[in-house]
Amino acid sequence: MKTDIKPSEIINNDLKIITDKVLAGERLSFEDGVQLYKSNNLILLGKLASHVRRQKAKAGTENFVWWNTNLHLNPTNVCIGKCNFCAFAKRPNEEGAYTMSIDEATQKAVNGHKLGATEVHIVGGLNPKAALNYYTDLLRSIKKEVPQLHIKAFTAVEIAFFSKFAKTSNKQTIEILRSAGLDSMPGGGAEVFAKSVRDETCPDKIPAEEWLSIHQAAHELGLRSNATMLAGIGETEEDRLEHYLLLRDAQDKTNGFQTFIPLSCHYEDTDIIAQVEPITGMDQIKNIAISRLMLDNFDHIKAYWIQLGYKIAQVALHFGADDIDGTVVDEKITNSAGSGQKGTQAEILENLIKRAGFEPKERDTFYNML
Ligand code: V47
Repeated sequence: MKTDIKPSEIINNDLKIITDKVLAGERLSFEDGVQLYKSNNLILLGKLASHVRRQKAKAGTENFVWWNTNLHLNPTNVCIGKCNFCAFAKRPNEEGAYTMSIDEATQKAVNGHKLGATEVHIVGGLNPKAALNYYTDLLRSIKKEVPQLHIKAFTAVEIAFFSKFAKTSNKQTIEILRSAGLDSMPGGGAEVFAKSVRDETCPDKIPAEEWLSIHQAAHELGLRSNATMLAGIGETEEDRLEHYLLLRDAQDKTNGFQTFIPLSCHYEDTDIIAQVEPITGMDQIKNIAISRLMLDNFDHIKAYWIQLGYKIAQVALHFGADDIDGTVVDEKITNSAGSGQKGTQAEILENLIKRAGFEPKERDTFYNML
């Protein structure tokens, strides 16, 4: 049969070299990443990323997709930082500003646990009235009521903020929080590491070096953490690659990161809405696949369905993601920016994973099967 498909169009020489490297288990370079972003060959990207995902899985778990039963808890939305992509933060006296009492926040965690949550993900605004002591009280209070609930809490940005007020080093702050009940740290606040993007979008946030050094300190203290990148805030593909390489170098040093989560900006009620080209489905799928390929020392890539929506999250499982996050009860940050994805139920996640051709497996925070 006659065909117009030419092999050289399916896989040009650059992609052939990258394919050989991936199949040989060799580390990809920044330049390789540039070629991968330039290419629209999603079929090849999916095959390469899926290959790496299978290689990374423990024997017998290659077809697993992980999910967990979790809730989000945002004890305060008061924030003195100004990030132009954020629709969650409020000024102290602004309408809608809130700070929960310790009892109120504890009760939310307890209720989540009653509904089956094994993990609570706690992050909040930079609120001078809810700094280190507030959070040590909260951690102790939650641990007293539900000792078995895993507390994954505080972005590196919050850690730096608490340290400034308590006049402690970042490492001391993490130690204090750990003694009060902190079990691991989430990956938020990384945004895009490039200084030009940070200056434009989140000038008050700590620079990349400090974000990385805080995670390094946490790893040295024996805590595991995650890492994120928030795409769709005016960054270039080169900025995304620089971000991956900084994380890859950091992971070479400590091996304390568990999961990378490529986040996607939502724009409703944000100041960034008129300033950038919104993120596309192509960007989302490429970020999943290319991060899987570049971050060769991360065990897991998460397709965060709250931001991707069910449909793209499901497709992302064929592009290197092996985790879909969890039931995510009470998510507020992305919902404030119009994601419209409220928490979900186990059956819905399991069905979504099954219908993508994978085996759903409930996990705890450390990827032990439940
Ligand atoms: O740090 C802020 C981002 C992050 C918007 O570690 C926005 O397992 C989209 O870090 N549109 C918080 N994103 C979420 C986060 C996270 C989520 C799920 C799992 C884990 C994990 C971490 O959300 C913030 C910021 O990067 N964000 N505003 C917005 N308008």
